[in-house]
Amino acid sequence: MKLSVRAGLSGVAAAAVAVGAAEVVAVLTGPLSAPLIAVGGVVVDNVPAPVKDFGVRVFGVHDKTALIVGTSILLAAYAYGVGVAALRSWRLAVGGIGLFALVGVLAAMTRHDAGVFAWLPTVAGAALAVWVLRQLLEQAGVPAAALTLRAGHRVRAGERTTVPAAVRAGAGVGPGATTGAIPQRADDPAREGAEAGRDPYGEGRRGFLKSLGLAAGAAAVSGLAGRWWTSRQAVTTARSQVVLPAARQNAPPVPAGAQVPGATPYISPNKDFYRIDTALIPPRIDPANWQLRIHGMVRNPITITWEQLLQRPMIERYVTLACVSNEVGGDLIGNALWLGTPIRELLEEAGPLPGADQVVQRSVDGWTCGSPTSVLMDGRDALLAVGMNGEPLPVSHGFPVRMVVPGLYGYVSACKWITEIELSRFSDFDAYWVPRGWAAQAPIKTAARIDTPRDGGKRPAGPVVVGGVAWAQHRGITKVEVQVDDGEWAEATLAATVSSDTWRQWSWSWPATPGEHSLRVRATDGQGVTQTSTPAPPAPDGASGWHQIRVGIEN
Ligand SMILES: Nc1nc2c(c(=O)[nH]1)N[C@H]1C(S)=C(S)[C@@H](COP(=O)(O)O)O[C@H]1N2
Ligand SMILES: [Mo]
Repeated sequence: MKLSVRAGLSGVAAAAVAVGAAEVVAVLTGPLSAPLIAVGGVVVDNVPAPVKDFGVRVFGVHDKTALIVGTSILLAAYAYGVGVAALRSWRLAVGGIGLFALVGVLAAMTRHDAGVFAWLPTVAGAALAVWVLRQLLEQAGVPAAALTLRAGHRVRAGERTTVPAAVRAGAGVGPGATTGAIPQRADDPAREGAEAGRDPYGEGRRGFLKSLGLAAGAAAVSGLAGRWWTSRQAVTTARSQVVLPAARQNAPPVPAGAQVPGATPYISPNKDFYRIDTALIPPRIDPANWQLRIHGMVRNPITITWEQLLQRPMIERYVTLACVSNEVGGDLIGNALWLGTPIRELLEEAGPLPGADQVVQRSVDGWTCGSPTSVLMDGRDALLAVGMNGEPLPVSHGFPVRMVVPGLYGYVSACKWITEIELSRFSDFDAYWVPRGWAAQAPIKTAARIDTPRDGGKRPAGPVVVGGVAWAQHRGITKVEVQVDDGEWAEATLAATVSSDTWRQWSWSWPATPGEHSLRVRATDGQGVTQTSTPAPPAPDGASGWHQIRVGIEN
């Protein structure tokens, strides 16, 4: 292994140890203070909208994992460079680590709600990285004399003269012999090995690889342990102790015929429910510390605690949430049973002032969204929700409290980890996604999706059940039609549904003939408006166009 490669790998290992150690320190200073997460968070909040859209399109709900992996790869490449740079100048390497630390500290300190010690994980990690890099480089065969902050000391050809004659004579045996680049310390184990007639670099290499492995192992163990520990601190326990109040009004039962065989489940289980948010790590809030402040353009500002919220009248409702980033035919949509208190009653107590046309909702992590005041007060079941499918909200879906508004896309209504409601004007305040190119107001567009048969699938000839879901939350679905190739539109059978606030399943028996076919679907809402055929991308206010699939029918 060439010296430069050893040095590069040392750099990567040192960075890994730094990140791992930072995770452990972040157990004390908060998960968002870990440098990888902090830097990733800054990226999320600052990438141009098209890049973000690309991320969601390509990685879907895995966009966060992709971001963390991407950030890690960049860091590894940088650290490799720092390791190699150490061969030229130790100062340069330490400076490189310092620069990394600076970026991490700035990111951590500027995150919303950053604690006074948010800088600590990065600084501790960086200090450790300097030490680890030094140890590894010495193991790799760099003379200790080269690893000082004295200016201008680099590993020069002259230092190679310390390589014993026996080693030089054994050219072709070890990696150093072919490159002629491995500087030797007087006490290098390779020297004794060489003198004993063994592979002169064998032990040095084994020692180095061992240290490298040790560093990588330590990094992985500390990183995973730190992450594991932070993720199960207090809140998990607090969540498991929550006893949800009984609903004053239960949701109407799901009618027997709501589910079409082969279609998506009518109720999306919590573990499968799509998740979209800007939080790299979901905020963890102890309900005991939670409170909601309703203020701004109101006659009577209110603050309520978790206890007070649970005392309020609760209702249970099925509502289908949808993400504006959902492509035609996409799956960023889910239906759940929500337990919560009507937000309208709270808003009425606060008393919005005339002109306050926007209800700005703010999450503990600083994310904001804004819904029209008129929509939240028009009598629909807009909820300040605490329960999802019979459980307290899962942490990633907003525990302890979130908003759920039938008929509005999530990014303009469904604030998770909510802690503040501010009555304002659309002309006075732009919520998180608005300056990033998304519409300030976005009712959900009528849409239909074919779930069975699968796109690109093959079927034997004969009747094929075509089925799927259609939605136009709060307006309801009154008709779904299917078209084969360019034939006549056929009316599908609508399944039963709980209310106009959820999606509705449909099915149609297709007398399929052999050959390649395309199937198209379109829905009509409760106001008699059929969804437009004109395709539109998700930005700025939701995708449109008819979902189409291809199916091969065999002879
Ligand atoms: N705090 C917070 N709430 C948020 C978001 C967010 O990024 N942060 N994203 C919104 C978006 S874009 C959607 S589509 C819904 C998704 O809710 P879910 O993850 O529970 O499905 O949450 C909304 N609430
Ligand atoms: Mo969304």
